[in-house]
Amino acid sequence: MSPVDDLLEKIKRSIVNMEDQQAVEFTRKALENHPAEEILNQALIPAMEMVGNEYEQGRKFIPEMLLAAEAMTAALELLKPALARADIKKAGKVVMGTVEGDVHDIGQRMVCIMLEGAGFEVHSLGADVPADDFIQAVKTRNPDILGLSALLTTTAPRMKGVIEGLQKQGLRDKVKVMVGGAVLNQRLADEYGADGYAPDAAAAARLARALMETTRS
Ligand code: B1M
Repeated sequence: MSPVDDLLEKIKRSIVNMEDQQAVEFTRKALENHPAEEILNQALIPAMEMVGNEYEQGRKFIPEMLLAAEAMTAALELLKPALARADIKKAGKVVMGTVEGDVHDIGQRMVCIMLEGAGFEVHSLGADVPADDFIQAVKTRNPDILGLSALLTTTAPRMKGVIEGLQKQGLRDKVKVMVGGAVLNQRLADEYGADGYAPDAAAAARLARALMETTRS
């Protein structure tokens, strides 16, 4: 293995092993000789995919996934200035938020991190976001994808309100809507009129990529 591959491998391993200081140290070393885009695509993104797979297979649990996500975010922070300078073509733009009345934002933050890791430009509106704020953000930020999260049985139906609001404003064809959160499922996503549903953060990144393909085709 070349010294470069070795460094990328070490970054991957530190993220999967939730070692944020090591992830940062190896990323800083890698940046001395490597483009940020290569580090992102060959270390950070594969690492979070591995973490997502381990979570889906029951080999990692939520606290571990959060710690791994923190390690990945710490490494990503180092890459951000170089990525911005390199003017890398983004995978797409996403506006994300948890619907009104719902303060749960941990899962949504993880989804944002996975999307950033997958190369998306992500704007999070936070939690407890009124439908009008989502609609306003679609108007002003012009995202490719609007992501809606909900954790409560009582708040999930608000997603339908957001989607209807987009329709009323003539914006529905301009943006793909993806939904998720512990109380969601494909049946509810269809009922609310969403374009896609993802059960977890890793699946959300895959879904966002797939939605971008349908946008382009
Ligand atoms: Co609340 N809470 N909570 N809570 N809370 C749940 C959700 C609950 C299941 C607990 C329970 O009763 N067993 C229950 C909901 C029941 C229901 O409606 N079916 C519940 C309740 C009832 C409440 C309150 C009403 C309690 C009360 O006050 N009586 C209250 C509501 C407040 C409000 O929102 N108005 C409340 C409050 C809170 C806290 C503030 C204390 C805290 C939230 C802190 C925060 O988020 N900043 C909290 C927490 C932490 C939980 C639990 C314990 C954990 C949620 C979490 O963060 N999970 C939760 C019980 C549980 O899930 N075991 C519970 C970890 C996170 C990584 O998973 O969010 O599912 P999750 O995200 C996943 C996927 O769902 C998916 O990807 C993520 C990562 O893989 N995903 C998406 C999420 N969003 C996505 C979007 C996508 C795609 C995928 O595309 C856009």
